[in-house]
Amino acid sequence: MTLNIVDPAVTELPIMTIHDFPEGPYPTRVRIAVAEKNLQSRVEFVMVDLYKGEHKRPEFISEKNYSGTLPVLELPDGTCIAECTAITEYLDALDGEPTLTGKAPLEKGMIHMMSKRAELELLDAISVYFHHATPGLGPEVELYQNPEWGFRQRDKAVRAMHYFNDILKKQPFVAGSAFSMADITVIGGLVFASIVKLSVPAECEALLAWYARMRERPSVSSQPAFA
Ligand code: GTS
Repeated sequence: MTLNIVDPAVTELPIMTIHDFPEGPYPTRVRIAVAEKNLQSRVEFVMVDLYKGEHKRPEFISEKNYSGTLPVLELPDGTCIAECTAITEYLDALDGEPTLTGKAPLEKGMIHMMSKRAELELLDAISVYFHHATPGLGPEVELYQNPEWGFRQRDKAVRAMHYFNDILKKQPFVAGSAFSMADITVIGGLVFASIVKLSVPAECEALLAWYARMRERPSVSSQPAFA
């Protein structure tokens, strides 16, 4: 089946599948994007149990996502899109009215840069800390751990909290004047921070105030990660 990517009639979209771990920080990013785009009725979520290592099974790696991570968006023809950024860009483009990834060249560039920065410096850093310096997903799944690397990444994430705090002192949203994918990525980072009990420093007042505002958005507050 071919998707008409500029079809604004959401109800005409075929049902897509998202391979999901509902409370996970990365899947939460895509869940927020789905809710922001009002696509809940077009998506079926299928749970993949990370703690059982279902995402590392050969059939998942070969058929869904070579990288062995969640989430994965599967289209009705079997095409799989992995990576939160790629999935968000796809979902945002479906109605021809992008609201999360930008329209104008500068806006698109800034959103992509800030979202990537939030991944590199915050979310992925906390993920490395989780997998390397804590029990992570357990011994069956965590086959190699390097605690020193994990602790370095934890410290990097705390530095990033200060960086985003400075950004949010100057502007209401991570990439500028409007909510975007970059905000969603920082939200994912703070969800992961909470899971690993890494507190946002109290002096990061702008970041904390922004996070309180983000949690008032229905697309965010409705997620299992905030239950
Ligand atoms: N770069 C990927 C993306 O943006 O989608 C990272 C995805 C990722 O790390 N997902 C986590 C995962 O699969 C899911 S969760 O931890 O947020 O629930 N982790 C399992 C693993 O073994 O790395």
